[in-house]
Amino acid sequence: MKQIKYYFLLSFLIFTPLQIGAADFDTDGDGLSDIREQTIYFTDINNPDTDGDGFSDGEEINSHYSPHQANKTLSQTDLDNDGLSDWLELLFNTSLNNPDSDGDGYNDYQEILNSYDPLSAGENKLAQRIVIDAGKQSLTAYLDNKPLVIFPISSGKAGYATPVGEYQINNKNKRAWSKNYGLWMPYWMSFIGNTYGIHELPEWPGGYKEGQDHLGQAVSHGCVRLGVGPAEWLYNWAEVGTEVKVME
Ligand SMILES: [Ca+2]
Ligand SMILES: [Ca+2]
Ligand SMILES: [Ca+2]
Ligand SMILES: [Ca+2]
Repeated sequence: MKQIKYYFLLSFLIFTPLQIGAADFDTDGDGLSDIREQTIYFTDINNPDTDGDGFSDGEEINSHYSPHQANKTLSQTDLDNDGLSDWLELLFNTSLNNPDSDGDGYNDYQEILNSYDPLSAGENKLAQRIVIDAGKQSLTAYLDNKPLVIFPISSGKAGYATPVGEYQINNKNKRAWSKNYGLWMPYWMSFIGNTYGIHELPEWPGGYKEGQDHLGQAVSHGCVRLGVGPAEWLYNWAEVGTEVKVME
């Protein structure tokens, strides 16, 4: 019995240093170890420039470009065609070339879009958070503290600044009517009582809709306006209770 234990201890001591050595080895000298090329990036361990565009795989990864397609950023490529960009796959540690990283029948894109953990089968949900940056006039939706999307906004103008603080979405209404201003606010999500909310560019009863050119400028009366498309996306994504942080 003692001999068997000794044998296992010995094999542990022998194999562990070997595995560490292999992990550090970079056969083609492109700055990415063989292990990382094989298990994370799915690039050629014997060719420093997998897509032949003149930039090495290591350079491309470090500058957020795809090592698989010339002139495309990681946000513009989707190696496994699951709908989730290579950039988001790397951010969420899902597989670049397996559409269903945890093998639960739902692909990585569906899981991320619906805030499920793409790395564990089951109903495990990841935390959603919305950060509104009045200085940058932007709204970022975070999942598991990772920036998923960023949209231009129009928040409160001088004298009507959207109050800085930490709130949460407390109510959703697909098409809310503002009595105070006599206009429709599509995809309304309130985060301070029912007074301040996030919504699509407003529409007047006559059919006039505020122009997209107001996005990026603080011109609202305190609400946070989003463009056509992003407002509907955020409305469908965020659940009541989602944290909302407003920064100056
Ligand atoms: Ca390499
Ligand atoms: Ca390349
Ligand atoms: Ca993908
Ligand atoms: Ca899955």
